[in-house]
This record gives sequence, C-alpha cells and structure tokens, in this order.
Amino acid sequence: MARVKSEKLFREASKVLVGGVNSPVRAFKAVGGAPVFIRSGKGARLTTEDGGRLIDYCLSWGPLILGHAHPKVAAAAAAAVKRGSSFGAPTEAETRLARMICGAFPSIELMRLTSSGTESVMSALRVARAFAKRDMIVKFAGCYHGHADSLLVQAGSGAATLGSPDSAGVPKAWAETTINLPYNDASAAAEAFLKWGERIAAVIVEPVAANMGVVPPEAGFLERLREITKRHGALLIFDEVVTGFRLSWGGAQKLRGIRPDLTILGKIMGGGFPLAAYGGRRDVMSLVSPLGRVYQAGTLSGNPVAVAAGLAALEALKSGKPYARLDRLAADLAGGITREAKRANVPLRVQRAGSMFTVFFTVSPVKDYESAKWADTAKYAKFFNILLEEGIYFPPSQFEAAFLSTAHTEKDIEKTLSAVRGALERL
Ligand code: KE4
Repeated sequence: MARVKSEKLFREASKVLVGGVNSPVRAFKAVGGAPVFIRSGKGARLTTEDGGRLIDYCLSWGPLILGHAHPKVAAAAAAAVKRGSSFGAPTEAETRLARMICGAFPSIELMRLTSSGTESVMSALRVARAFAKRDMIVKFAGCYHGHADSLLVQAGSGAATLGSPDSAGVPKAWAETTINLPYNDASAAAEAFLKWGERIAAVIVEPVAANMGVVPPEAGFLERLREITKRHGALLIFDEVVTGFRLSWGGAQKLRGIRPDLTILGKIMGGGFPLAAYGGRRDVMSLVSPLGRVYQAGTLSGNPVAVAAGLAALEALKSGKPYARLDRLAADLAGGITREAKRANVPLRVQRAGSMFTVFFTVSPVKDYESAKWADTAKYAKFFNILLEEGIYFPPSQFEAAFLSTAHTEKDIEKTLSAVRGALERL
C-alpha cells in the first residue's frame, strides 16, 4: 500500500508538531517509515489518507473495544455536544457513569473522573502518599502508567534500588522516590519492603502488563503483592487503564479475585474520548479535595460529551456481553499465528490475555521486561510492515498489545491469517 500522501502529510506535520505526532509511539520509530495518516474509521477498519483500507488491531491503543464510530457512541456524543460541550459544573450523567463504574468494580467506593490515564495515575499516587504519609512508590519495569515524572524511571540494577530518571527533565530526587522491580518477581517486592517498607506508600502494577507487550501475571504474583502491601501498611494500586472493561466487565481484579485499594481506569470507559478515572477505598479517596487536603482538579474533568460517549460504550458493552466471543476470536487468531509460525519455522510466541495479545519474535517465555527485550524487534518491524502492505494494521511496536473489537469478524481473522502466512514466508 503506497503511503505517498501520508509521507507528504508527515513532512508537513513535522514542521509544526513535535516529531509530526501528538504521542511518540505514533511516529513509527520502532517499525520505520512514515506513519500512516488516518482519514476515518468504521467498525474494525481504518481508511488511510492514501485510500488504503486496514483491518485495525491497534484500535487507538485499546479504547475501541466496540470498533470505530460505533453508532450508539457516535449518536450519544453528537447529541451531547448539541446540549453544550462543557459547563465546568456537575451534570447528572457523571453520577450515572460513576455509579456504573462502581457497580462493575466493587473495590471502587468513591472515585474522580479525569481526562487521561496519566492524570489519574498522578492523582492516585498523590492521594496514596498522603494517606500512607510516606513518599516512595514501587512499580515494575516494563509497566507503563503514563508520563507522570516520578514514574519515568529506569529499573535499578538489582532489586530494591532507587530509580534513576528515564526521561530528560525528571529531577533525580523525584526518580529516587520510585523503586522499579522486575515484573512477576514478588520476592523482589518483599525484599524492597524489607529495605524501604516504612517509606513505601504504594505499589502500582498493571494486573496484566500490556506495555512491554502482553505479559500475564504468574500464579501468585498479584496475590503476594496484595499480602505484602497489607502487611506493610502500603496501598495496592491496579492500573487497569488497559485491562479495565477489556478482560471482563470488572477488569483483571474481577478475574483474579483481588481487591486493590485504588484502581486506575481509562481508554474503554471513555468510548474513545478523553476520559479516565481513579478511585477506590472511601477512606483513601476522601482525602481528595474538596473533602480533604489532596488537591486535584481539571477544567474538562467529567466532560459531558466524553461522559455521554463513555456511558453509551459501557451500556453497549454491558448489554452485549461480548467477552466470550472476543476471547474466542482472539484465541483463534493467536492460535492461527502460532500454527503459521511453526509451518514457516519462524521462532515466535504469541502471549494473550482475553482479547489482547502480542506476537513476540522470541521463543522463550516473556515474563518480565528483561525477557521481553530478547524479542527480535527488527523482525517484528518487518512483520508489521509486510502486514501493513496487506491491509492489516498491528500496533507499530513490538512492546505493545494488539486488540480485538466486537466489530472484528471470523472473515477478518481468516484474511489476517492469510496475510500472516505470507509475511512469515518473507521474513
Ligand atoms: P494516557 O495518559 O495515555 O491516557 O494513559 C496512560 C496509561 C496508563 N496506564 C496504562 C496501563 C497505559 O497503557 C497507558 C497508556 N497506554 C499507551 C499505550 N500502551 C498509550 C499510547 C500512547 O502513549 O500514545
């Protein structure tokens, strides 16, 4: 698929937008070439500015579990905007959405709507520090929780070492409030608490990692984190921005039967609009302004148009009960890719959780960021670009998740597997 127009648009964009994009991963740095510029989306398909039609497995990095331009979501947003786009005052719909979320996530007793996952994470960490009266946070290498300063840290050499900045502009002192441990290593967490326990306010974790590629938690990992944080008076924060409403109506915490103290939500809950949330224990969230002394605010927080879209998306999801079919379709695709790789004798492994998966070009199990980095990213880039030529749009990075939507069909899976067969033969 020629990308002449996308290349021209990318050159123009690069003159006024940093790197020609409004979020780095869109720039195709990991796969090469100019990013595809999108004209529109409908269902499981994207139409590019070059007139190409793509079966979309990136789905805007996860929000579009109902596919692009779902009629009910589009209608709800269109109707809402005609009633006014923003009031800076409470509306009844925000309560309805919050009530729906609390119903799906019983661990969320009190919550706050924001405009992005980053904003929700940033705020949740602030209230966790205030509640625990401690400064340090534990996270896991390869997990991404948005671009809040104190989370942009490199993993230390061994366990329980203080983080160092992983981005320019992050003061060393802020990075040192974060300990970055290997995912799936509960012993490292226990060791960190032995060393820093009285200073650790919270542990934040993706209950199924999606930002180093899909890496499910090993048996006992999350349960151990729950037990360790309880024992040391620290809070457990589940970042369910990706997994919330993706893995089940109640996210990963419902499937795992674990009750975190705070949960971060985003992506799917906004129906593709800027909408996210953080919430959890009432005694913790009651510290947030105007109830308590933890300040957090936002001009467009709980925006009426985004809330209308989010409500429509969640209502469609709740009534459609799509999870069994989504999981089956994803299993068919993942299984098919694995079969094609065996047939082509190409070393790869597909790691999947529900309707999200990653094709890792490595044969060893990927259980943390160190093992994820063994994947052959050059091979992934070639695989991605050959699929793109065949009209299949995977995430433009080895370390991201591919997603299914309710708009994907069995025919789409067949078409994709045929393109995968051809791509693997050309690797
Ligand atoms: P946002 O600030 O991008 O809304 O959310 C940040 C965030 C928080 N937590 C998790 C688990 C996330 O995956 C994200 C954002 N995800 C990335 C891609 N995996 C967004 C894509 C991008 O940065 O453009």
